[in-house]
Amino acid sequence: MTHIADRVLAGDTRAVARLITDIDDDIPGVREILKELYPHTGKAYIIGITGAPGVGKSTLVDQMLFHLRKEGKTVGIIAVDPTSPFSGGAILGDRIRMQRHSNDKGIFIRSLATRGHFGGLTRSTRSAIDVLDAVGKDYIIVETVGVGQDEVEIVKSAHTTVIVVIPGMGDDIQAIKAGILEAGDIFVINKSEREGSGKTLNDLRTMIKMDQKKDEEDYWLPPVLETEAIADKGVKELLTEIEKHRRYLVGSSGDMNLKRRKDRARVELAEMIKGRLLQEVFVSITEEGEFENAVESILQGETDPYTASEELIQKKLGL
Ligand SMILES: Nc1nc2c(ncn2[C@@H]2O[C@H](COP(=O)(O)OP(=O)(O)OP(=O)(O)O)[C@@H](O)[C@H]2O)c(=O)[nH]1
Ligand SMILES: [Mg+2]
Repeated sequence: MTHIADRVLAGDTRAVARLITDIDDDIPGVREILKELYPHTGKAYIIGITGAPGVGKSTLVDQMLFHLRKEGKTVGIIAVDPTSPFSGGAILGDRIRMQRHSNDKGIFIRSLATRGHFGGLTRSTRSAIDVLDAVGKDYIIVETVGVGQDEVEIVKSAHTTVIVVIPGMGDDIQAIKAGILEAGDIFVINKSEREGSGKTLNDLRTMIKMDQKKDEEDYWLPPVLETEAIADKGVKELLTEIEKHRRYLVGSSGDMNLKRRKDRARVELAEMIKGRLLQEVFVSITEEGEFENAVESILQGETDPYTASEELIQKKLGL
């Protein structure tokens, strides 16, 4: 076992922080450490919190953290920000807000930004989850900004996915309709003290009911809750619903649990293959001189992109 893996497993916070930075930077050698950590994963409960910018995700997470710590649970938090390539203002804001927990050894908080290439963020988030899981955190909360397809990919790593909206967010509701409805296990209307919360609640409930696959014998009807995170209202109820969802996943027939684990393993493996193919095949082809030569040849009318792409791929993969 490498020295770094040892230190991480011993709960050395600095080693953990360093490793996650290396994951984010895609440092060679990280994969070897992750291989060593993987057998120690699978114990943490992973919660995904996603929603448009500013809906109050971090405030909600901060309150959840407070309640979970009161129960003696250890928590890892990963704040994923696909919009900023560098550690920007939003992340700094999160840090400041989370400061009340900063001396607490039972908590580990890290931000991840997009530094890598295609799919890099999904992959680095998944690896960071594995690290915190191996360290032994009881809960891992992943906060992602947005309600698009990227976030859906990221939340696939979670056991329970919470989608946060605010009253009257027509566009968000449209986005949810457009494809992420099935990704949500629990829906939260935060800033519920605002006007229109009740209507948003009804709209969401109606949408969820229409989407429900009731033919499945043992189905989960995603609850819709109202919260006011800044006033710590509804947060305990949210944790209760998360716990119910957890029991639903674990407590239903053993098969269901196995199916879920199998689904996750399948997605994880497919993602990893996709990531490595993109990184090692696509990036290396496009960085090679032959790629530019092919571009020239297309311009000169000597070849076409269909033939050229075929040739480059075949050559790269030795087909
Ligand atoms: N009125 C009201 N404001 C809230 C509530 N919850 C959070 N806020 C405020 O909303 C603003 C944004 O909150 P954040 O927790 O940073 O939201 P976020 O979703 O994490 O934002 P990003 O990470 O930038 O996407 C802050 O000023 C919070 O104080 C709430 O329940 N009611
Ligand atoms: Mg935030």
